[in-house]
Amino acid sequence: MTNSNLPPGQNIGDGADYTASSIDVLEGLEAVRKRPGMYIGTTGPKGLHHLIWEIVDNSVDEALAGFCNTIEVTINSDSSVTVKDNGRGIPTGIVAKSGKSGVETVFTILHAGGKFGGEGGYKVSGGLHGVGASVVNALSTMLVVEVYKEGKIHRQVYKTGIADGTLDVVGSTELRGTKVTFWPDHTIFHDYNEEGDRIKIDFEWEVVDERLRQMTFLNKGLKMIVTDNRTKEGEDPKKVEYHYEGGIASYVEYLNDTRVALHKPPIYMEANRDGINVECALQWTDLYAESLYSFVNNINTPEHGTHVNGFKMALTRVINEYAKKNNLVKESDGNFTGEDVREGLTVIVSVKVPEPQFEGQTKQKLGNREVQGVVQALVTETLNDWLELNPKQAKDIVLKSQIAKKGREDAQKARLLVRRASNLEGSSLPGKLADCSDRDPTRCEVYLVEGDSAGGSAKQGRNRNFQAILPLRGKILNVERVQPSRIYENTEVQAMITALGLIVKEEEDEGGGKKGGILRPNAENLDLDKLRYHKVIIMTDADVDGSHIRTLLLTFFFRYARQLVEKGYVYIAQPPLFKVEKGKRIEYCYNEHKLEAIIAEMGDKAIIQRFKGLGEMMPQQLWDTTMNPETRTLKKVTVDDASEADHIFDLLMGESVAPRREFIEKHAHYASLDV
Ligand code: TSJ
Repeated sequence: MTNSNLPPGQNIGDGADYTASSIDVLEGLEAVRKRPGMYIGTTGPKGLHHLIWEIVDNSVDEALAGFCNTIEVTINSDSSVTVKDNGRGIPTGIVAKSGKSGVETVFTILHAGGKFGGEGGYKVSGGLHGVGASVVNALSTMLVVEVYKEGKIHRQVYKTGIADGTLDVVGSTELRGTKVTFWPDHTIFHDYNEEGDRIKIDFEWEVVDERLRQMTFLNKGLKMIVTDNRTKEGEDPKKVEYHYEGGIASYVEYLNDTRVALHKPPIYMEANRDGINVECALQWTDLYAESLYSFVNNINTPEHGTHVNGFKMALTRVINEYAKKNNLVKESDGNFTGEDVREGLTVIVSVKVPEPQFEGQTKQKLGNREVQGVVQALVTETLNDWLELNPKQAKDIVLKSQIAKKGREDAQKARLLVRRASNLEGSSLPGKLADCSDRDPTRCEVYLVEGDSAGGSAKQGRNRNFQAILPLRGKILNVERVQPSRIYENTEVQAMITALGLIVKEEEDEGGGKKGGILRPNAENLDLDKLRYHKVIIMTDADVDGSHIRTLLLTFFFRYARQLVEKGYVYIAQPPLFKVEKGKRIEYCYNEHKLEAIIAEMGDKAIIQRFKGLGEMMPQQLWDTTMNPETRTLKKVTVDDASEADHIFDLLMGESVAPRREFIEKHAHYASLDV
């Protein structure tokens, strides 16, 4: 279908129609500028980055339709963004329905994306992100579109969503494709600092780089060239090229590059049925966490849904049947549960569905029933064949499941004994916990403090109404490298579990029985009603040891209590590094930068005290600077991209030092705080 040819009899010169539609357009885009949040969720950093995803989605649609294989995304030196593809070019002819060119239709009519162009392909833009290019246009001070098509360059400029002139032919070209540059409107996009002042925001290279690399993994064969031309003095522009012929199999290899794989390469499968495209890639490793990430139309579905249900059901059944058929287990042993089979497994399930239905509180759970069967059939068939063809690896996988099952059963027995001995769940709080008197978890906070001496200061400095202190001694267990059942043997981990009230919901297992409550890595099975505090504050020294302990604690929370992180209950305390005194004036400095500023302000180096550790601070000082809710700063721990955080924790907690060092150098911001 082409859009330049009007259906016979269509009268586009109809003045009344045209006027009506342009008023609609203005009202539509005006509404976007008035209530941007309704269209892009937030006007903070997330919303700003959303503008890029929205435009790139259009090029990815073109790639999925089979007409484009390269997308270039450039952050320009003035923080505008250019997206360019080598597709067919947005249609330039008049679209009957709007009376405007295809280009102007896309950029001025809400939800116009994919309205022309006919059948075929999966419109990501019609799926989840789905607000369309017109919203980006409305929220940009300026947008320039160039279409390279049939030997000509077509160009049009918009200002705050309104066409600044017509779509003109401005030159000739051999190229084919679409190029869009937009300047986000900074009167709309902003953030707030800790004092509540409005601050300017800009694109973050790491965010753009990570998401576009993920996009490339999710669309095999696609080439993505990502550039950042916002250079500081003496810095080179950043430029990366991604291109994975293996698609999500390459994604699994990337996630597992820090783990020891039980087989190579990852198992990869794909099916197209009834307009649904299904891809799965999976690989078992010697680690314990299950890393399962699912996508619908290139968008992450953290709450999973029918696609993942189909995968899990097929996997559990196939492994159990294979183990029995080949006499690797006894009939009397009972079945492996899904978790047994998935221990150490890294999986990507990616489906492309023409009309996805989303359920759940956050609308992130795929609901389409028809998807489940397609995934289940594909996984059953492919995995059966793979196991038959790879008996040695199959045996290793069954063995791994057996160890997981044994560990789970042992842990359940141990837990049961502990429970009987203590009569009531959670009745025996650890002796070293200095609890608070308030019993309402929403008002209570617990400080996890490194060392007994800092613990002592914190106990004296706290407000005992709502602040509890749990001192931790020595090194925390590296849970990344330990079988889940063994984490309960570690005193410090045990203390945290009971003090915080990390209690697992009773669940029905696959066979309809009750599953004993043990924590499992990456499981979402915590009973949040049993939590004893809604703020868990990690307070460690500002030195290498302190940062190591903090990473170990974060690893524990990320792996075994991720719901706390997702809820925003985990924080990092910010103790000061220096105290500067001159006369009566006392200032605490939380970084070197602030110290320099204060020294400059005070005129000379008054007395400067450097705090080497929390233990050196007086209880009152600790309260004033780090614990008093009125004056302290806390950093909230957040996880934006779980798969990337997964990879990061592996690297940080893994055995190989070289990639870790390389990684920390490359992503210093992650290594420090913003996981
Ligand atoms: F949406 C957008 F304007 F923001 C945008 C669209 C931005 C960028 C960078 C690229 C695109 C885009 C659109 N790339 N490729 C296309 N393709 C079409 O719009 C197109 C072309 C031809 C036909 C046809 O049926 O002949 C159909 C479509 C949808």
